[in-house]
Amino acid sequence: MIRESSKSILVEELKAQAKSLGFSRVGIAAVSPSTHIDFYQSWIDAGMQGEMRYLAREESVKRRGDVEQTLPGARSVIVVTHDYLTEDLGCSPDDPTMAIVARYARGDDYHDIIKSKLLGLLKWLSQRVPERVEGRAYVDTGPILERDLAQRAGLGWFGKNTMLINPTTGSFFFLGLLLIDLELSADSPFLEDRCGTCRSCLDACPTGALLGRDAKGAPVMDARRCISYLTIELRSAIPVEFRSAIGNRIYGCDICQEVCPWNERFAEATGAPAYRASQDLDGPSLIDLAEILLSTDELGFRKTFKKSAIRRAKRSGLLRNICIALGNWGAPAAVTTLLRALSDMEPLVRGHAAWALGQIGSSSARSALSEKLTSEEDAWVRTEISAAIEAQDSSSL
Ligand code: B12
Ligand code: SF4
Ligand code: SF4
Repeated sequence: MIRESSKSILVEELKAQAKSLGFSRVGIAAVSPSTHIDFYQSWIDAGMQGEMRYLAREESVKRRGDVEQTLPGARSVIVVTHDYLTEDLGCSPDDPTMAIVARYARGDDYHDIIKSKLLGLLKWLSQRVPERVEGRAYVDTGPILERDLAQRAGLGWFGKNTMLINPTTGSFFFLGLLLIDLELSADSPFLEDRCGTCRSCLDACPTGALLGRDAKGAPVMDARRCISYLTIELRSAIPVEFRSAIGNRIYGCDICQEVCPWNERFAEATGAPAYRASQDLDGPSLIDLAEILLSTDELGFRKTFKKSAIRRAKRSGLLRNICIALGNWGAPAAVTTLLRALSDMEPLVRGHAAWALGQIGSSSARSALSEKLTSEEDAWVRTEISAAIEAQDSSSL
């Protein structure tokens, strides 16, 4: 049993240790069932998680509601933030020839970086106190309501963009959690809503994914409409209604964070050097990136991006997204690459290449589509080719 005064000294030392490991902020939440699990369940019941089935499994919802289901005997949750904003790249969303990768995914994979730091913190704690400390580290990897616990640990509020926002630094940070069976003095929850009357994120979201706050004040997102979901989590075809709105965002989306006044005012490039953009993701041209991916298979893709979170989209998903961006660029200079994509081994890539060629509307694109229609065996790809030809015919009327 640790006395109150020794407990607060321990917490101070723990926070200093976490900061020396590179975490920008640290908070402690007491263990108790979440008061937001009913909202979570209704969000699932409305189907807003789309194809992210892992969010809906009954057992995992139960675990989300109460961290003791994950670590029996858990007494505290140490919540840390790790900033990821680094110097901006030369590429811009206004240059349609360039690929935009969400800021969080330009450097090394955050899961590995944060998890090993959290385990370092657990080791430090185990050596610091006489009793044996049982702990589990999570970074976006388990059935835990991470933002819920971060808000309870006093680290920020839920913005209308659904992000956890800190009043001194904004929202460009990851969350990491350490569940432990040691009772520490908890921080006070962050109870204010500092969004006020602002609605910049709601107005800026290109796909209408942000639905505002519900009657109880919970921010609601229909993830099925979010570009981050469409370009990363969705494994199948991207619904036609969202393709133009994706623009040149080939992996994830930062728009609702970039327009947030709390980021405009406070966000600084303080991210760890490991989060700096890797060579391949440093403002890549759409054509260059497409050619790299078209020349390799899934195994080669995994090797090329072995240190990057971008692996999650898989080769076919990333190429699907690049085809959409090339179609949105709409220039004849993209035709040669798209013709290669039209013969790719993956139907998902061929179908989106067809859509993109339909957006370009040059005579070479038109004849390649007609020719491909006679040999394509996949029924869905044939539908995409026919729709692309139709789109070209109606735009040339
Ligand atoms: C699934 C998921 C997604 C999905 C769905 C996102 C969403 N908004 O739900 C998709 C793929 C779209 C996504 C996108 C992104 N994600 Co994500 N994602 C997750 C994940 C794995 C689960 C989130 C979840 O459970 N969503 C379901 C909703 C219902 O839960 P919630 O967001 O926690 O909502 C809570 C509030 O509504 C609250 N609530 C309920 N009632 C009430 C009432 C009141 C009054 C209030 C105030 C609140 C409240 O309770 C809910 C449950 O906790 C978490 C990691 C984790 N395990 O938590 C990362 C996480 C949320 N993602 C993260 C990041 C970085 C991103 C992106 C920025 C990546 C990118 N650039 O593309 C985008 C941001 C998009 C956005 N605006 O949210 C970070 C966010 C860090 C932060 N500062 O908030 C997390 C925490 C991962 C991490 N460990 O760092 N993500
Ligand atoms: S990440 Fe992009 S698409 Fe998703 S809610 Fe934010 S602005 Fe909308
Ligand atoms: S843009 Fe405005 S409404 Fe949206 S999260 Fe930021 S402060 Fe809140």
